[in-house]
Amino acid sequence: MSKGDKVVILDFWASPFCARVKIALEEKDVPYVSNEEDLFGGKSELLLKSNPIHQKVPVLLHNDKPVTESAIIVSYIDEVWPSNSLLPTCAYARAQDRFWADFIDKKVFDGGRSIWASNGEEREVAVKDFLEVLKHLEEALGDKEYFSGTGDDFGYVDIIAIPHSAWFLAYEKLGDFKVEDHSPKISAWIKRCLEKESVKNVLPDPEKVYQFVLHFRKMSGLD
Ligand code: GS8
Repeated sequence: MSKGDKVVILDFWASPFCARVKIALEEKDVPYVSNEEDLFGGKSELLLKSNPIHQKVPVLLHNDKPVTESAIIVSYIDEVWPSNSLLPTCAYARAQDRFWADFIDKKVFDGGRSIWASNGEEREVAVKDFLEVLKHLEEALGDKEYFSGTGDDFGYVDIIAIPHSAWFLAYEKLGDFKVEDHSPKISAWIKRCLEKESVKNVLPDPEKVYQFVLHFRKMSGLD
């Protein structure tokens, strides 16, 4: 890829899906411009044109060509800028990484939403389900440092998973539990990832995310 590559992200500060893309680009030392979208006031024409089916962020515009869906974008980044590989070279290990990325995609954000967008008994059930998801992840991590590949290096699955941790404070406060009490290995992995420049530079402040969630609950008539 030439030095003159133009890389733009249609972005939203609190989105864990957008954070994946930014962390991947930071890991590859690829400079990018972030175009913050107003998801609630009115999406840009560029977003509607670039992602007409889902109309969601993130969109990666690589030399003006759109790529959508964060897990697909992270794979794309790994292929276009191959140094410092994020996915393992062994086909079997890649399939394992993709399994966990898919599991995280299907379970974590929506599981978290079930906690913060509910009340009472419904919320209690949501917390139980969420802890079950974390238990699976805790087992998958085992004694490895990281999720991806052999577990020695921060990679694809870590990039897919870590942005969700910025929302954990909101889940903990509203669900009245502590991730650390149930999943100490996940908790240690979050701290390990947060020591990385790429993650530190990108993840939003969990307190700010919590305030955003509270605001959203109010607007939705939940409080
Ligand atoms: C999810 C993107 C998404 O939910 C991905 O890229 O991985 N599967 C997609 N984006 C949200 C912001 S974060 O919750 C979004 O753009 N929402 C706007 C809308 O739904 O109108």
